Amino acid sequence: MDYFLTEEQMMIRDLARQIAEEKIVPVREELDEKEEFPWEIMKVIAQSDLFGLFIPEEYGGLGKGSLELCLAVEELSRACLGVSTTYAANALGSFPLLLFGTEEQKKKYLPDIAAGKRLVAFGLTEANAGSDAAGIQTTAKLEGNAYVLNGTKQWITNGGEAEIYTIIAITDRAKGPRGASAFVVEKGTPGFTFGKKEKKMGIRASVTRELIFDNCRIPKDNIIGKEGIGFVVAMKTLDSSRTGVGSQGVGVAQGAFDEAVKFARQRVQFGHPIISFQAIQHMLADMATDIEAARSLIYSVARYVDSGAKDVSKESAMAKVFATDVGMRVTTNAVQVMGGSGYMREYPVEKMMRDAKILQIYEGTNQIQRNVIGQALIKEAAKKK
Ligand code: COS
Repeated sequence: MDYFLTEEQMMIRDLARQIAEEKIVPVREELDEKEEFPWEIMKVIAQSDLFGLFIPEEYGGLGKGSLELCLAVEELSRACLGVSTTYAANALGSFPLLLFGTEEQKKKYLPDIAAGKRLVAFGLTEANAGSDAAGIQTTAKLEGNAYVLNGTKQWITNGGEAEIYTIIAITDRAKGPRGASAFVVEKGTPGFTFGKKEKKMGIRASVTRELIFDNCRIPKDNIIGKEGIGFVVAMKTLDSSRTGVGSQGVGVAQGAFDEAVKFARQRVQFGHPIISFQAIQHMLADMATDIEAARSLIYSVARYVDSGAKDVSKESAMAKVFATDVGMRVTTNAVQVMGGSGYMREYPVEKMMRDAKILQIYEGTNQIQRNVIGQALIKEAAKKK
């Protein structure tokens, strides 16, 4: 379908596609098997300027928006969700600075992020605060000119490999969600260490670690925005990143669909290629329709975000939930079309299906997305009264 992309948007998509095909596809199986962080590919992405896509030009980026980021993420995801997660989590970690950072913080951090010199990670989740994001326990106490951080963040993508961390911590517990604040913390700060590398079902090229803060003193100026807006920083960050997660769903679905079609044309049963059977055609038809519907929604919501709309919670949640459910459904059906072969590690759809599962879980489970949509519907209905 023609999505009326500009020349420039098509160039960005094609560049990401080229990196995916030439640099990611040949190594994705090995990265998955060895659970190896894709540093070489990150260097290629850095050289291609794709880390700077969504960063304003005055801070060394290309000054593009959500749609361009989605195009790049989709193409990388077609090849490997582990790699695209590393890339997309970098954007997630950057959003607090982009949306709420002071001029000094932006000048200090964004040029390095845009150049891909330093990776970023976002630290919200804790052992007892996943869906219940307001339940975080990590504290940041002001002592003279420093905030002292104590607590542990869990399952942090890019943890240990990133140099810059945007962290949500409690500055005033009595105030509930309004008592949270956001901070930027650099790797190497005394009192800031990492836990073990997690062993995951999928996206094994991406790295997931705990962040441990033990009397970690950071300069007072490292607060992002001001005290008390940490929960809003986190929610706005997630609002901004959820189209990107959705585009991971579109990408992995497209990758799996392509494999299923290729296989169905070659695989002969009952004297015919299986693609000639209506049972297979109907499955492929549903998969293709799902992918186009998800892509249409992602691009529309990304354009809506780029229009400067103030509140995009509902739409970005819709995009995330729909496109990631499509990612799971299509990868599962690609395995089904390919039967026993699809289940074998020899074919990439086995990995794609394992990888896709995380999309329904991270950056807010798909049940939480439905809550967000539901809450927005209630507010809209109340306004109409
Ligand atoms: N933008 C701006 N402000 C928001 C917001 C948004 N998208 N969502 C909530 N807020 C504000 C609310 O307006 C409220 O502020 P006031 O107290 O000033 O009214 C405050 O934040 C608390 O909101 P709410 O009461 O709705 O919070 P809940 O604890 O009920 O949680 C959800 C809301 C479920 C939406 C939230 O916890 C969430 O998104 N959870 C999933 C987190 C997640 O994605 N985790 C994955 C790990 S991060 S990679």
